[in-house]
Amino acid sequence: MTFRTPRIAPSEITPPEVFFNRRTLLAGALAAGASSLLPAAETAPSGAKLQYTRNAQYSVSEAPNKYEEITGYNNYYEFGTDKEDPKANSGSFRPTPWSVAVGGEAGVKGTFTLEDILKPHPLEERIYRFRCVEAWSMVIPWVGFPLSALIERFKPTAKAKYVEFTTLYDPHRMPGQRERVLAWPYVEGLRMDEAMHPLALMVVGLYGQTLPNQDGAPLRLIVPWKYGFKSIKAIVKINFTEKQPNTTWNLSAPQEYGFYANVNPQVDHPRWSQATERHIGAAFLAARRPTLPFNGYAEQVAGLYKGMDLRRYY
Ligand SMILES: Nc1nc2c(c(=O)[nH]1)N[C@H]1C(S)=C(S)[C@@H](COP(=O)(O)O)O[C@H]1N2
Ligand SMILES: [Mo]
Repeated sequence: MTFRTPRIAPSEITPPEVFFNRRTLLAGALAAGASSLLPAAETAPSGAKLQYTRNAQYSVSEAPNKYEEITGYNNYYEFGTDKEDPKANSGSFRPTPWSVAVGGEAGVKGTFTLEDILKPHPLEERIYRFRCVEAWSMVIPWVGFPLSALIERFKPTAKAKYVEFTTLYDPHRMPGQRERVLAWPYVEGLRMDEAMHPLALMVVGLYGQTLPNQDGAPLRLIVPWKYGFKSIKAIVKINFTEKQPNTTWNLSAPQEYGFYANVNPQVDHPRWSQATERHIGAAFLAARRPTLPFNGYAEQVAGLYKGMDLRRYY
């Protein structure tokens, strides 16, 4: 895969306004009044317009999925296990106020408001390929900032070899957590060099607006060369560790989901092939496409795994 300017003009992308009515008007008013004062991210109501620049270098040239596809076909077990559940069940979730606790092997620790977390970081739009472990894929125009820039602010110590992320645990607000389908709260992790890779993105929006609840508002991770389950939503905790942290899907079914979870068409899931994927929204014949090593990002990330047996470290 090559990284270059998207071949579709921004004007060809379905405008998200089509899918927002009253909220868009409010958000539009907010953006018109305040956007010049907001050089970087600020918290804003769900669906509020964000200020960002396009990052062509880190964007693929494929056409993004439609807004309804990205926000209507989700995995987010905190709001139910069916693909339609997160949209149906997350409407009343309020991702404000929000704070993130930072701890472990770091020089700067504490609890930070979302505003504190976001303030220094200019936002970028990046169009990334997205590949779920269940062998479906999309292309998504995320808005966020490099995870590396956030991590640097916390000054990880020499002992910090991994970074662990935790999702909110609040069964009152997240009805799926009343069922014991997973060991709550959802946890994920990256090796420090993976976390510092420029493609790893802290995401606050998509299609130019703050994240809808079902996509992980107000703050989620995107690691485009890994299966989707690594991209943890609604993050409330960041912890630097010396040892490899537990991860939810690895705890749930260790033979099926590893810590690394790099997209790899040569290593099948025990219950299905990973050689191809179904592209959501594509016409029937075009929907099946080959899965690419590291989801198409091999040129950028393969070096992180030099000398590792990727069948063993799946
Ligand atoms: N907290 C949390 N994060 C999560 C999940 C989840 O169930 N809970 N599902 C993961 C999986 S399996 C996928 S494929 C992606 C889906 O992200 P999307 O709904 O924005 O496409 O979120 C990931 N992050
Ligand atoms: Mo997934």
